Amino acid sequence: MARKVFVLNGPNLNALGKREPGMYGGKSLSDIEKDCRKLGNELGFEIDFRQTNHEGVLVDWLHEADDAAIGVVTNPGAYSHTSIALHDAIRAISIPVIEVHISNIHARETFRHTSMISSVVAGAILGFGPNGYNLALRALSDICNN
Ligand code: CA2
Repeated sequence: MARKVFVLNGPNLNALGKREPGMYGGKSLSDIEKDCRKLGNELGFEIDFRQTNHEGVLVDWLHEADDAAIGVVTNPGAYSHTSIALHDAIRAISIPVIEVHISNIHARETFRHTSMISSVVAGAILGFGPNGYNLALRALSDICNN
């Protein structure tokens, strides 16, 4: 039976592909979802792919994932830089969480240099464009098979 992986996306990622292709690449979030489903299938994962603009919804989904999934890939968007609630939610669950950023947040404005969740995730992948999601799924597969 396929193992479920939640891919959780935060605010404004629904706008991907419409603006700032130089920063985030030309793919829409639904293109990224298709890529995740394709690779997920190869890795034996059932992908539950979601996006919300609301911080508390991300917290609820992380708690839900703890019972329903073997791991989480998350790009919490700008909440990565601000949210103690997300930090606490990741600490509160026992499955591995991989943080993804499409852009290299350290090469951007200083307010993006801090991630509130990096200290509590299994690992972080940033700066590789939309392919970061695939890299995160591969990392999760390695973690879960070892
Ligand atoms: O690089 C990333 O993946 C980010 O998480 C993307 C967030 C940003 O706030 C983080 O600092 C880094 C932004 C999500 C998408 O925002 C858009 C803005 C304009 C046009 C399209 C998307």
